[in-house]
Amino acid sequence: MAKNTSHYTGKDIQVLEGLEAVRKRPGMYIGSTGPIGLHHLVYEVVDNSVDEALGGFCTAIEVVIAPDGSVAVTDNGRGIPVDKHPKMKKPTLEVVMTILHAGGKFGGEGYKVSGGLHGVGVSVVNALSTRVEVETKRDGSIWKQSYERGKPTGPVTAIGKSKATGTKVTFWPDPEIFETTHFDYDTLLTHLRETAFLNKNLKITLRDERELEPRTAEFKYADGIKDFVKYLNRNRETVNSKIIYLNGEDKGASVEVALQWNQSYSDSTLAFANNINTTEGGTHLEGFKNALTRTINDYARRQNILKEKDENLSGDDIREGLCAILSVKLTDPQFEGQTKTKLGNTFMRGLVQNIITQGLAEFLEENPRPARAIVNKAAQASKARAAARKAREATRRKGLLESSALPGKLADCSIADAALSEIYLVEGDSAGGSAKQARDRSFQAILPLRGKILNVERAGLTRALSSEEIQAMITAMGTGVGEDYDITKARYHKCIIMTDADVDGAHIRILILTFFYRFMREAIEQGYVYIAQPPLYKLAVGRKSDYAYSDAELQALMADLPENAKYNIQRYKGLGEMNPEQLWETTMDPATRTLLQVTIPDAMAAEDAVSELMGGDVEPRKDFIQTHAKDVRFLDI
Ligand code: 28F
Repeated sequence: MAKNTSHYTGKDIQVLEGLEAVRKRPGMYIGSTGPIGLHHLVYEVVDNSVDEALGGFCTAIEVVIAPDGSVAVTDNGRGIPVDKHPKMKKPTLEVVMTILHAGGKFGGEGYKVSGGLHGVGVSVVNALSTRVEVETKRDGSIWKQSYERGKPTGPVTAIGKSKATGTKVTFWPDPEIFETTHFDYDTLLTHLRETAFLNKNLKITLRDERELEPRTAEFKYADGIKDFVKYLNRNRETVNSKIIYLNGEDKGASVEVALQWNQSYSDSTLAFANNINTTEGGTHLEGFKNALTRTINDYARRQNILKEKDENLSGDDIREGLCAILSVKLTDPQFEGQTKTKLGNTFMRGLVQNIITQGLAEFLEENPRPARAIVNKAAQASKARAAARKAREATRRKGLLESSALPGKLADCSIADAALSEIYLVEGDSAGGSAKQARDRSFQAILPLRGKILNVERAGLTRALSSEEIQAMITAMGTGVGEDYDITKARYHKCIIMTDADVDGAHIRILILTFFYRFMREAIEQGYVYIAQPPLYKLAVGRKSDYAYSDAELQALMADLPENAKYNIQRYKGLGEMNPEQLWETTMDPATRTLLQVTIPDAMAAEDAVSELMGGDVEPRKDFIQTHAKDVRFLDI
């Protein structure tokens, strides 16, 4: 990537809209006012620092969550200029903080390659915070300005001297705007780790000072995306022990990719454009896939591993077990798609394809051993896929996966409108029994699942299809599976996973999620998959009882009790301990229940947890789930 040596001046800034618009329609600028939008505030500020790092001016970023609910981000970049902006007649610092789209990202000339998901700039964070304080060290002084709901409370003032340079932004998210203002340490941790992987040698630290015992983490990766792949494959058996790294640049854009195959059946390719996770893919990913498929087929033929009569290996065969990070950087990224995470710039397709084709062909020629292992793995996948197709056709002929032959264990609902129908996937026959009694049979169906469902991450489709539990799920859902998946045939628009609040329940939950992620991904993408939230405790006072869904909630309920009150606490170990009325009221009644909607990152985390679980020793398994069940985070709705 060419270094950006041009100097910004205040006149580069374009005034587009006032911050009032941001407060009126926050969703337009940060996507949502739920927990995801809240965390975007942090990413937006951090991205400013990352831009400084991309320009070569900043080497360290620190993020601190304070007990008062604020987040402070500090970098050691050049500091934001405080000179008077010629057009705005105000200090540049104030312009950057208070005027929408002031940052050069939309200005054309002064380019920035990074930018948060919505690339909206720090003024949006300012508009959506009750208070912001900025300190910038520059030209020998420390300058400061504060704001309330986007408006300066005073001028930019020198508050001291310093030879250092850098920027610190502290903000307090506005509870009038956000549904929750609680920052989740693990969410920030995961994002910042990813940011560090994508920005080689950039040191990022996170500190949570809200607890007596502060939590801290520090990331700095000398090998960037190669370290990312190493991390993702840490619990997997690999096919090529050395990670393949390819890169190149052209037309002011850069491309880099790191690749390593593992013995699983899944494709874990992540594609980034300007550090943004392009989950909807786009031209860069298409170019990568084309190059991979062609180059590996060419090599397989040249080496006579594929014979003349053989069909080409398919892209899916080649990507089975692949863990890859593709990261491109370009000056004027076009983001398209529903969630604006699909790269649209057409020139990227050819650019990525050329760079990867060249680099990969060379690698394969020079490294015959890993090259053969990779091609053999794809050839195996191809055979397995053909066998799976046959098995599927056979099951289909037998009618096993057709909705006409619903599983015997399914207690279906009576209405036919899929949009209003729900299916509960319930752990165990006894809980299934309670759920059947508790449900509203008009729109709620119950499918009890016995024991641990097969680990599909390991098993692949053929074996998965031979599992009775999995067949029952597929048939009940009505959509088919894998390549045959057809969401328009869904018999329910809510698939609700309901498991016990214990270790086994957590295990079953991540296995079911992995199943959805592998074979019915669109169901997750369309928001059809949910997790039920049964209560952990019942607090009974006299005839009245309250339910608590977390330890914190129980504490809160107890704190509200009158002095000397006689009470009884029941801890629910399983769904079976609740009677049907309680189960309905706490977990199944749409009027009172809480459902957590599953997102793709949740499902990815679940799959990751499964592989860690299965890859590691058997002994620490139970410990593992206890600590990691929480890591499978879900978005509150
Ligand atoms: C904690 C968040 O926001 N860091 C930043 C800089 C550095 C420059 C800058 C920022 C001027 C005209 C906008 C310095 N020297 N961390 C941050 N570090 N903004 S934000 O310039 C702002 C531009 O348009 C900077 C020379 N050029 C730029």
